[in-house]
Amino acid sequence: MLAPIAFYSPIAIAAKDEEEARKKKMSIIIERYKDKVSALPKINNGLCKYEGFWYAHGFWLNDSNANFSVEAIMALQDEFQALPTDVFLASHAKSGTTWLKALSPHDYVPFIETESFLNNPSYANGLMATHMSYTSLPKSIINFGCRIVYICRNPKDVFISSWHFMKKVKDEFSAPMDDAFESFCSGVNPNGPYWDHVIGYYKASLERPNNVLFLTYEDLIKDTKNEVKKLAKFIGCPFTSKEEDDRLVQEIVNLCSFEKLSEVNKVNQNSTTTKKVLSNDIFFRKGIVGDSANYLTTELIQIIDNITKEKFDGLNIAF
Ligand code: PAP
Repeated sequence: MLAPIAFYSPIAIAAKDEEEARKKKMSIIIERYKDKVSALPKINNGLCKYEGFWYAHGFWLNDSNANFSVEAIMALQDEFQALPTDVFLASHAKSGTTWLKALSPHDYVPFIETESFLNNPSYANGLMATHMSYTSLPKSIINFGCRIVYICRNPKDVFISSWHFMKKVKDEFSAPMDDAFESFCSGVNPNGPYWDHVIGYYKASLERPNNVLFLTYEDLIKDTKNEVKKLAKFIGCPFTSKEEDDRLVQEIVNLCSFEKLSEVNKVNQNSTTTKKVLSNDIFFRKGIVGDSANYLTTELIQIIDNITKEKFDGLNIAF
């Protein structure tokens, strides 16, 4: 039988080489931090606790994907050098990063965690994303006063979105919803505890308002245009009044709507670049506020609401 044509194409070969190189670098990094990681507290679902937050470690899920692992974070802390002009889009997973990335004035916004395994990381891009906790950010990001845009989403929807995501990524790995709920509420989930993640960036936004902008997914849904203007101003690309009059802001909002983006990304799945380990459409599910009510019982909603009330007590974080 003939091999598929794509196998012989230079693009496919280059992508294969790049993937091999990525796996090799990943193995070297994982080996480098072996002793440090082996000393960390761990639980049997593949997470370990580092600087107060839970992260995957080693070859989590499968041998080709250790992205967002604790080793990636350690490597970034040792090697990543921010530039003072860099801007970072930060979030706990499933809080609206994909949307925020689309609304930002760059074609490609890489996650620094994923880039750390590449031989030619796109760090010179100027705009990057991260799911890291505020406390674990590479020091140069803080020392240079880089601008950080944090997007926060209500924990019930974050939980439901993450649960569906895990199911799509690897069905046999995902825990039953009740077990996953218990873990999430006790803070044991990738990037968790969710509440500490949010509080870290929220407090930074109060202490350093010129450096850290705190947005919510719910506000972005409610008044996308206004939030986009805030975002543009903060990252140093404000709209002129002519651009606002010319409906440019509204056009950007329309182009980045859930309907438009999820449609575009349905047909944009077979990228040859190894930068995309997962197909694009996995980042689009419903894109609404309050879908958790369709999955969580009144009792579970009460439990998570009580935790949120207690943890965010005295903080002006509303959804
Ligand atoms: P990540 O952590 O993997 O980067 P992230 O993009 O932060 O994921 O969050 C995914 C959520 O944003 C999904 O929510 P859902 O599961 O509740 O539906 C996804 O649908 C939603 N999302 C993605 N793009 C948009 C958009 N343009 N508008 C609104 N919501 C969006």
